[in-house]
Amino acid sequence: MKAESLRIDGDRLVARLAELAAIGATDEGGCCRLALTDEDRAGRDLVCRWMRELGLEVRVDPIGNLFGCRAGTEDTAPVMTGSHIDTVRTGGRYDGCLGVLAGIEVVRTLDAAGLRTRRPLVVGVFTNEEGARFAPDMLGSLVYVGGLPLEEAYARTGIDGKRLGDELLRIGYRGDAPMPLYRPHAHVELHIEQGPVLDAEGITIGAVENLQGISWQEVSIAGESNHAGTTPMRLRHDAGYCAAAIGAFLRSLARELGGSQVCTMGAMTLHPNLINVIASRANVTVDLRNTDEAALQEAERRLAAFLCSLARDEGVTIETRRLARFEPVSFDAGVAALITRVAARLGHTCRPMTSGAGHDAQMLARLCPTAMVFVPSVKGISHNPAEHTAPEHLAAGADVLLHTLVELAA
Ligand code: HGY
Ligand code: MN
Ligand code: MN
Repeated sequence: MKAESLRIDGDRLVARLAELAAIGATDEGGCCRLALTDEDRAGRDLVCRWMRELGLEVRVDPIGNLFGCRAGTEDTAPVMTGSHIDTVRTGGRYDGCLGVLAGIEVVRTLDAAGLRTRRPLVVGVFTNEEGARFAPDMLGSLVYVGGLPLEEAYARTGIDGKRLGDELLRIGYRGDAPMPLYRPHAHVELHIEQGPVLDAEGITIGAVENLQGISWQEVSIAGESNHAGTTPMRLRHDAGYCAAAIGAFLRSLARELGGSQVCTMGAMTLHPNLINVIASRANVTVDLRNTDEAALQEAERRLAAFLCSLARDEGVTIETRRLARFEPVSFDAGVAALITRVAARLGHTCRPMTSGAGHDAQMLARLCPTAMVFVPSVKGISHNPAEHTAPEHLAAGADVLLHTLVELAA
């Protein structure tokens, strides 16, 4: 069979996504497979089984990244694809999983056609992409490319107080493969857009050319608990008020900076968190992103200045802890152009895209020519059980991935 006519089996891809989504399924119809939990282990076990059933050589590295390798006719630098299968606590079934299962589907389609690419093909599953339990996000791929020492990664403590290295050992995925196991010739990740652009414009494929910078911090506020009824407002050192003020400041900061600036206070805890007690302590997280590095630094500067004045005015102490900081990334123009050509050849509408979300591909871009394929997210919803991508778009993305990988591996 000629490679040109190859198409993946969309029904099987949808069925596999459903099977994986059943692991960590939530009552709201979403997925909760936080990194290195029992659910993550079960998901990894299932994906490894699917890889072994296809005769892929499965290897696991010391940070738990796992790889399925399909030999090429030559033993040379492989073409890599893949993504992650860990989710946020209120995740959907496509974020990350589509990239992994489409990679497996590409292998199965080539096997069925009896086609062997010159370069080996590798499907990667990277540890802790979400960063929702252990910061930073994209941790496994960051370690893979040498951006974070292994021992430092092992020492990271999760939001539940568990140590990353212990959890990796506990689930049995602390492997011994050398790192980086592969220095790919090229890397392409298929992912849902997780934003509103493709869906709103009725376009099927996004050829992702760049990805915005990310700044994560935890802000700890220490004030003084006191009686909610007897304490005059002028005598308060209210950590709860400060947490709320930070949230409001972030909204005005995004508005003032404009452009692609986004600011999010995603997590907030108060202590003692009681109706009639002025909060003595508060912890909030801050997620700042911008496609422009200078603007992102300006956002960080303005937040730091605001926190100083807030501490002074409210008589509290405020400490910050950096959780993640990645500069904007430009992907490989040649690979992005190939994705655009393949989409056109397959008859799909396509447009260049910037990624608002972080992805493992941004780390692989430090190692080899890398780009991404996006498919639409209905109403741009993601990190939400309502996350949805139409089956025909899932298949279109996987077909574009298939032909892009085949061309890169020729
Ligand atoms: O935070 C992100 O952008 C990704 O989902 N880890
Ligand atoms: Mn993702
Ligand atoms: Mn995500």
